Order: sequence, then structure tokens, then C-alpha cells
Amino acid sequence: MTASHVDVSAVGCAGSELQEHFEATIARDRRIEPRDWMPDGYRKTLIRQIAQHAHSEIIGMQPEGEWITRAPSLRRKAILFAKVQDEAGHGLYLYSAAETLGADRADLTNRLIEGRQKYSSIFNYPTLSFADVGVIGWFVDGAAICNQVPLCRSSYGPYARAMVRICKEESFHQRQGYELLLTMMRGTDAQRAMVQDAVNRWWWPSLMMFGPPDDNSPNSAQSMAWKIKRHSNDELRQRFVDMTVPQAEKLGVALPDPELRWNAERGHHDFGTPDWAELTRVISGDGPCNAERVARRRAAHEEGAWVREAATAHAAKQAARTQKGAVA
Ligand code: BYC
Repeated sequence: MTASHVDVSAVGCAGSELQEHFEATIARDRRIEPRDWMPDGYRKTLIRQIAQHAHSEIIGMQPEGEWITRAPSLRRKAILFAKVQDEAGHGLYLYSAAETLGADRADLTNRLIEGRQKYSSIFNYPTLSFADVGVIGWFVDGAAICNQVPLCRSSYGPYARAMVRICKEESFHQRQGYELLLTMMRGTDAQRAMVQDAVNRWWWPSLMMFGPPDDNSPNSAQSMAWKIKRHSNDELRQRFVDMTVPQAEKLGVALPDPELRWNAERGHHDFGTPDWAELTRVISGDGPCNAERVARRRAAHEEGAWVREAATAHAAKQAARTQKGAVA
């Protein structure tokens, strides 16, 4: 029985009182914890977002993972290895956070590999050169930081606490990407061209990571009222653009948007409109690498079946031994 299915008459407390207590907790900026009563919609929204987030971390290991064996030096290989392992860890914290809401991890994995649950659009693009590793760190982890730092103040305790550690690691990821690009920009003309090409390919998909524009974001209003999300998709996208423009200037690359310019009146950069039809296509499974990414995840899951079986058998044996010891 989950907390939302508590029989309110049995605990002697009217349903409306539970609802009022929940709303007062949110209004006071206090955290909702797993055993607290919560509306079903709040629980469902959190499971949806946290599961998608966890899947993104796990699928997100693939595009960069492809470069581990091809990294140009031992140092770059060690850094990339550590980063990809971090993403696996993020996935695990997030699946655990979803479990505190009553979700079943095996079920979430099935939903991912059967294409019934989403993951971030950004991981459906190919990594064509080693410069892509740097640009993913700079843009994708940079966008992740903009989106996820406010999630450290999300109203659901386990999600917010998971985000604190994740954000610390994302900061390291962002810096390793930028440092790699600075090194390449100090190299040959061919290396500088590789960086510019990667920037051109990843810029627009990175802006799409923040989700559809606010006037076409069906979940935002309720998620913000529940303080799951603290800022709208467009606010965070703007924050990312403002943060990235001076970094691009320092690096010496051009961002591929002719409409990008400082607007002194707004105190922000104006920028062009991402191709929202492309985002819709990628989210609905028709991006350049969707089929490949999901197939690879499905194969990894199937190949890992024996590990899960062995771990389950071992746990059962340990439990039986402990029980026998307790009886003796
Ligand atoms: N891609 O009403 P909206 C990482 C979906 S991993 C795919 O605005 P919401 C990293 C959305 O889910 C970073 N789907 O939704 C890992 C919804 O669909 P459903 C991943 C998207 O939830 C490895 C529909 O479109 N980050 O950093 O209010 C290596 C309507 O959207 C996308 C997170 O998961 C998209 N881009 O806002 C390196 C952050 N955008 O479920 C780095 C946590 C929208 O109604 N998530 N959709 O069918 C969030 O902050 C929010 O869920 C979003 C969307 C801002 C993404």
C-alpha cells in the first residue's frame, strides 16, 4: 500500500485535511517525503519526470561511450570513462528516487525498452568526432546544470537530494568538456574546424533539451504550482543562452544563429527559434539515432539477465542462511 492509498477513515483524518496539509507544506516551501500523503497526480507527475530523467542518464551514456576506446590519450580516456560512469550513477540515484514513490524499477526499464517512456531528445543525435565529447560536456551538461540546479529545490525530498550530488558532478562534466575544447582550439586548423562543426550540430538540439516553448508545454503550469519545476522551459533556455554566449566568445567559436544578439532593453540575448517540428519528431521516436539507442539498451538488458538471476539467487541463499542461523 502506498502513502496515497492510505484509508483516510482508518487513520481518522479527513481527506480534505490531508490535502490541506500537503498544500500547506508546499506553500511553506517544505519538502514532501515518501511517507507523506500526496495527491495521485503529484505522484504520477514525479514518477513520469524522474523516470524520464533516469532513462536520459542511462541512454546518455551511449553517445559519449562510443568514444572511450577511441579517446586520443590515456588522460582523455580516464576522464571520459569517469564521466560515463557518473551518468550510470545518476541513473541509479534517480531510479531509487522513483522507487520511493512506489514505482518498480524493472517496470520502468521495460517501459523504456518498449518505447513507452521517454528520455531526453538530445541523446538521439550521433557523435561524429571527438570534438563532440567536448561539446556535449559544454552544451549538454551546461544545459543540464541550468535545468537541474533549480531541481535541488524541488518539493519532493528524495528527488531534490539526488539532484544535489548530480549537479556537483555535472559541473565537473561541463568543465571537462570546455577544457577539452580550449585544448583543441589551441591546436591545428583541422582541430578548430572539428570544434566549430560540433558546435554547429549540437547548438539547436541543446536548446531543445529545455522542452517545448511555454505556450505549448502542457505539464509546466501544474508542475510549477506543485514546485516540482521552479522555472519555465523558456526561462531556463534563456538562462542557458545568456550563460553560453560569453563562453563561446572566449573559446573563439561562432554559435550558429544569425538572430543571436544582446538586447540591452531586456538585459538578455535575443535568439532564433529552434525547429520545434524536429523536437516533436525526435521525441516521438523518429530522430537520427532513436532506434539504435533503444536497441542497444534492450540488448544490454537482455545480456545482463544472467547477472540479475545470479544476484537474486545469491540474495535468496543468503536470506535462507540467515534464517537458518536465527532458528538454530
Ligand atoms: N526530450 O510539458 P512539457 C543529462 C516531453 S540527462 C524528450 O514541457 P515537462 C545527461 C515531456 O516529457 C538530462 N521529451 O514537460 C546525461 C512531455 O511528455 P509527456 C535529462 C521531452 O516535464 C548523460 C512533453 O514533452 N534531464 O543531463 O513539464 C550525459 C511536453 O513537455 C523533452 C531531465 O530529464 C525533451 N527535450 O518539462 C550528459 C531533467 N522536452 O511525459 C548529460 C528533468 C519535453 O507528457 N526534466 N519533453 O508524455 C525536466 O526538467 C522536464 O521534464 C522537462 C520537460 C523540462 C524536460
